[in-house]
Amino acid sequence: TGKTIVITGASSGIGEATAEKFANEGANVVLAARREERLEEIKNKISSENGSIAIKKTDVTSREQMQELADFAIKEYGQIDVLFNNAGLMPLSFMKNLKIDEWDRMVDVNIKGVLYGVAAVLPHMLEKNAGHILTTSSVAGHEVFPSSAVYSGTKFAVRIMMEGLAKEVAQSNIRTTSISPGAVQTELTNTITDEEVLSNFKKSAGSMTPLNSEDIAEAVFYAVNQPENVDVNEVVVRPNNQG
Ligand code: NJP
Repeated sequence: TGKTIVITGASSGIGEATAEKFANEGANVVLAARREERLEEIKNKISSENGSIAIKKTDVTSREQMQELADFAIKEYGQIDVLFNNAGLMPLSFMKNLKIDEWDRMVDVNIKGVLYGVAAVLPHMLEKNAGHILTTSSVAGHEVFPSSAVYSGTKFAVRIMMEGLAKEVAQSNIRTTSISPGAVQTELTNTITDEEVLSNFKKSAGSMTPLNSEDIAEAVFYAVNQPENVDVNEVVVRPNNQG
């Protein structure tokens, strides 16, 4: 692809793997996250024989920084074909433990970060009547379990917002996709501070083999590389032994 893709949460996990996949396929890739030194390392690591990689330090909870990210990508490559709103965090906790700061963070990053991404690219995509916005939801955006109330709430929210957007832009050539991964081996669980959740995790360790980030990158690539008239609105990818 000669497409230009902007990826948030590109400093690790799913975002990093997706950046690598698209760069290897010849896309122009803009990597965004807060940890600039990691973005630098990833840029140096990825071989980009056909494509080109740029990095932009971005906090998705800042409207201004998200707009600057979009402006930077357009200046660098002339246009944005794909935005992958992928940054997110998952500090699972039981509601009774009142981890209110963590609730705030999840709302800010997982919901508002996605909305700021949409706001930053939608006028550009409407103007050229083309483009694709993808967002990482979750299987937790389809079901809720004890300790995932707030996380699931954020992932349900973005999935429904993407569906609403899909309906609003149905008459245009803009496409939207929610990617809903099951368990993927990444740094995501590092954000969990609730001791009860952590000890439950330890007890259930080994009952399931998580996916690799590359498995999700393949799903993103599949959705993006359909013919223009095909809009893959939702992809759910679980490890086959996840209940
Ligand atoms: O996790 P991780 P994943 N501004 O921790 C970035 C969803 N998901 O790849 O800013 C900008 O390796 C952070 O960058 P940095 C999940 O909910 C996962 O698994 O440098 N970026 C890093 O690059 C999330 O939406 C699983 O710290 C911010 C990235 O986010 C997406 O997959 C299952 C940021 C997180 O990378 C990627 O997560 C599922 C901010 N304010 C859904 N805050 C799974 N792994 O099992 C964080 O269903 N980031």
